[in-house]
Amino acid sequence: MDERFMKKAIELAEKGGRNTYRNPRVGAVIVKNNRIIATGYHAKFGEKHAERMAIDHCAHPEELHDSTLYVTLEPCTHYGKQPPCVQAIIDSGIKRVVIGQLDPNPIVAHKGAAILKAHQIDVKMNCLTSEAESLNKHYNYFYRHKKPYIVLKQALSLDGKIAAKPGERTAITGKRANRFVHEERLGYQAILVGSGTVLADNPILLPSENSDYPPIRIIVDRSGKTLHFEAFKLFEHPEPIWIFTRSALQEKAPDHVKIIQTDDFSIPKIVDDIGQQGVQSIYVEGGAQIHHTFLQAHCYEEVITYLAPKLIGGTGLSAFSGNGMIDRETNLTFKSIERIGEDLRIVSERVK
Ligand code: AOF
Ligand code: ZN
Repeated sequence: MDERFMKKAIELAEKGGRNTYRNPRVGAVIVKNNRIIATGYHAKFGEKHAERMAIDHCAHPEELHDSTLYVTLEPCTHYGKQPPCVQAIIDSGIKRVVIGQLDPNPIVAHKGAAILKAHQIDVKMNCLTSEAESLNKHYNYFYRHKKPYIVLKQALSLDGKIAAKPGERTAITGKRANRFVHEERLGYQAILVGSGTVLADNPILLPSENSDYPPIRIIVDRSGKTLHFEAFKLFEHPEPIWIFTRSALQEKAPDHVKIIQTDDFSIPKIVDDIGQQGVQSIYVEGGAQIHHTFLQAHCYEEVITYLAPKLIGGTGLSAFSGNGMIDRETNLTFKSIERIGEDLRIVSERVK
């Protein structure tokens, strides 16, 4: 019975879609005598939490007394953009709380459940945990590992090339796959490329759809080759851009461009700096050298490969090209494969 109501809470949480941004998707269902008396979900970043929405939506608040709350994430205990949900639960008279997963966010972790118990509320933990966790894959990873979830995305010819030669823009995948990638970008908080990709492809690096929370476009550019703000299309769009560079600025950067001056270009350090800004996920779009250095540094969880039925041969640039070897112990396992238009989309995960 608990699982049935938790499933409903998970379905509600999904309605949050991408609008919860860096906050979790959360759903809540309140049940009295086996009947759902109220529901709620987190609909938008900064707005009411799921539990409070359900409590406030209850048509007959007196029914809350002695009811059971099913919530996909441990209720919060802090004053953030919203007041603490545990207080609303205690005040409402709810007597039992069933939780999908504990909150990995250290400001809440374990405290929510403990406070409820201290108020004589019966707490049941870990109901449909893996389903509840899959609502918030990047959020959970970010707080558990204290670093962003990283995906390396590449578009390859059948012989593993990303361009006809280094520095040359080459169309690899078809229209459908290109559209799919644009949409996929919306699922990440940052899109990262090396300066070579900006110079060769002059990309915009935005999702096709407008979003209240567009991914931050990040360029890793040691020598400052991209610091010509009239020259590249991505600067024409007002969504935020960060550039990690050693170079002193030659031109004044537009307001939406943040220059992060550094002498340390080790990938773990850059990833750490990005994570410190609260970015939970990064979609790394290449090119070959950046991907190679991320692989070498073991800074990735997934590789998403778009494979086109094209052959480039001879002078073609290989997908991972750089100095030094990639650790041979690094193994991937295929997670999924699907056809998108003329191309294949293959998701591989790192074997831990
Ligand atoms: C949500 N929605 O339904 C629940 C959350 O800044 P605040 O006040 O919105 O707090 C965000 C934190 O609250 C979030 O990281 C998580 O720990 C907790 N629970 N957050 O956005 C919800 N239940
Ligand atoms: Zn809350």
